[in-house]
Amino acid sequence: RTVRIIGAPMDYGANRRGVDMGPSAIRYADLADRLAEADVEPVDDGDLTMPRAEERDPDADQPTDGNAKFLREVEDVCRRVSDRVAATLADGEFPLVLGGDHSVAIGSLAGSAREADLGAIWFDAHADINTPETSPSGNVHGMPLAAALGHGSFGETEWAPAPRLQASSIAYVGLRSIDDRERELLRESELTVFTMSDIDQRGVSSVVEDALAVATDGTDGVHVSLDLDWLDPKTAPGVGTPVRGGVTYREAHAALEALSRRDRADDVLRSMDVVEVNPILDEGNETATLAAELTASTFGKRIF
Ligand code: DIR
Ligand code: MN
Ligand code: MN
Ligand code: MN
Repeated sequence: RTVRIIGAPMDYGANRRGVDMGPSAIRYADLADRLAEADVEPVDDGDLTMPRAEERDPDADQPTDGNAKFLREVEDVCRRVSDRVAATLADGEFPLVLGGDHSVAIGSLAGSAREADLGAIWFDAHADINTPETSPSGNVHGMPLAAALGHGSFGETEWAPAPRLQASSIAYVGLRSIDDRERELLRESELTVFTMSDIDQRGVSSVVEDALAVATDGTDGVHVSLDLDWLDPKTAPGVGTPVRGGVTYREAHAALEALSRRDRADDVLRSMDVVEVNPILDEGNETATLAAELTASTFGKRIF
């Protein structure tokens, strides 16, 4: 299986600079060699080009599009990510998008759901389902699922909604920070929420099996979105919005190995993004190293 690495060094969606260096840091952590050890063939597309935030807007902290900062820049990048992902799938290859902040997932979901009914598993501390109307921060990295589902003013755009993705095919794993408006919306919605508390009570492998059941039911394939702030900040310090109480190193590997086991049996995985690694905030590239290791686990790297 060929895995095509698509670098998306985007930091328009988060308010801590530095996440644009994520793709370099993950490559530097030997992503390609680790993938080769997982028995896939990595092909690196390099990075999409994008202007740095300072060049676009000298007042980078100020909202530029109502309450969604840099939304036009995010749109420009996500259209290109979406096209790359769709083209990669059309070539029979597996698209692996390296962020960048989590707003790149708007592009990967749209591209992956172009020609297939898509399910998604969202490994994150956060629910990422704010709209420009509900967001307390204005940061688009807190909005990718709302965008993909066409919630709020995203529904008036044609670039943001993922064409063949239903809320009922999306499962979160490991949530522990949900904004009040997100909580209301999630209670009424058909998304499946597994919090850290579910992991505490049932163990991560069993939770991931349930998430897989949700994401594979009636779909053609599963998108895996891995936000490194899903892990505990002691294990993954290099992220812009750490929340304590996340999964451990072992739990994280066990979760992604559970995906790989299922994929080996049923070929369910379709696309993936690995996001929010911020080398400026990291300690000795350990979060990027973890990102590379966890990606290799997803593609079936085993100890024995
Ligand atoms: C918060 C934080 N819910 C927001 N979201 C983050 O700004 O919308 N997502 N950090 O990764
Ligand atoms: Mn997060
Ligand atoms: Mn179908
Ligand atoms: Mn996220």
